[in-house]
Amino acid sequence: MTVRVGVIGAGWIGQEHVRRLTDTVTGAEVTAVTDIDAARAEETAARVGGRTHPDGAALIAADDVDAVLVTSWGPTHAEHVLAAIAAGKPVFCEKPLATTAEDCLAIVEAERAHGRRLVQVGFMRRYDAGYRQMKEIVTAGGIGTPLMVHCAHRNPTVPESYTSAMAAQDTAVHEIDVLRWLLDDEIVTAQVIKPRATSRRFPHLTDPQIMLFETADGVRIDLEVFVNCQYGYDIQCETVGETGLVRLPDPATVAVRGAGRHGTAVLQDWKDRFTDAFDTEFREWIAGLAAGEEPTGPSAWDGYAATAITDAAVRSLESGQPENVDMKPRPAFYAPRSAT
Ligand code: NAD
Ligand code: ISE
Repeated sequence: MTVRVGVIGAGWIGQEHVRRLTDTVTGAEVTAVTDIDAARAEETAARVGGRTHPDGAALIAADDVDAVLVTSWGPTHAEHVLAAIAAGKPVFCEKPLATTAEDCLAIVEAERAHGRRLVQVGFMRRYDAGYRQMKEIVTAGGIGTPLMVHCAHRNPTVPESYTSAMAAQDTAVHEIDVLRWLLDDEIVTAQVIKPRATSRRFPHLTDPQIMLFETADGVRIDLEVFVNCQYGYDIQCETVGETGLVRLPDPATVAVRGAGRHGTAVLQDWKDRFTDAFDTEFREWIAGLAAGEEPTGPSAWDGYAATAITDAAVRSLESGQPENVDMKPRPAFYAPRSAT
């Protein structure tokens, strides 16, 4: 069976995923596209032989749309995801699930009322081979009980529209999700510390930031978020346990020796760093839908949890103090935690 996907939002990542669903993933076809920029929607739909729709509601209602992909701006996500649930159609939503914890909870409640999982959130790091190997080792007891995780999330630059709060909401949110999943543990406090600011970017931006998280089991996580580091896109993660540690590998690339140096290139953007993870994420999503299964990837609950945790980090950006995460108890509907 071919899964016919309708895409809401044909911007940067929307175009990437349309290409992925068309050229890389088998068993999927993009049949519908909408964007508030009508020309962009037309151009994207024409490239894959799909139709355009005036808005998300019309696209979700279309008979030739089996599943919905939401890649529009974050504040519009909740509206589209709720409409897809109301129509009983599976929906893959790029992060964030919604920009407020309240809207995330509305989605959780709508999905529970529907009685079957329909929502998957685009936290692609769970599909990265390095993080998957790390989870296997941690789960098998290969480093003993985990005690600490040291991470860095560096982007070369960000646009002027990027705000200090986005360091948590847009950037650290990836570590927040992947570490909840890796440790099978919940984050209960968040604190943001402000080192000396880089002079290489906008005065309005607090960059870098050091984020400290604590889990319910007492694991301490430190995360450097530095979104104007200049030199490249660099993701680091090292989990330390009672008997050893496991570290994320650098992306595979050839090493060059010459001119008195030995070295490898540093990737420049997230798209290249996580290409394989995005491909796997969509392969597994489409294969599950084609088999008539509920999605097993990051759930609406995971989307809510991530937003509740980033809210605490944003509060700490103001207060400088550790802030408790204000999270409701997880409903049985979302337990045990998703397999992927
Ligand atoms: P973008 O601005 O390039 O694209 C967004 C598109 O959505 C635009 O074309 C815009 O016109 C369209 N749009 C906005 N509101 C709409 C609506 N109501 N209906 C239809 N179209 C609408 O942004 P982007 O960089 O592609 O990011 C999109 C989403 O993907 C964001 O939520 C972002 O956080 C997420 N994202 C995820 C990753 C990741 O690593 N997983 C990376 C980048 C972006
Ligand atoms: C962007 O939206 C992403 O999701 C990238 O993965 C992240 O590295 C970047 O900081 C965000 O702005």
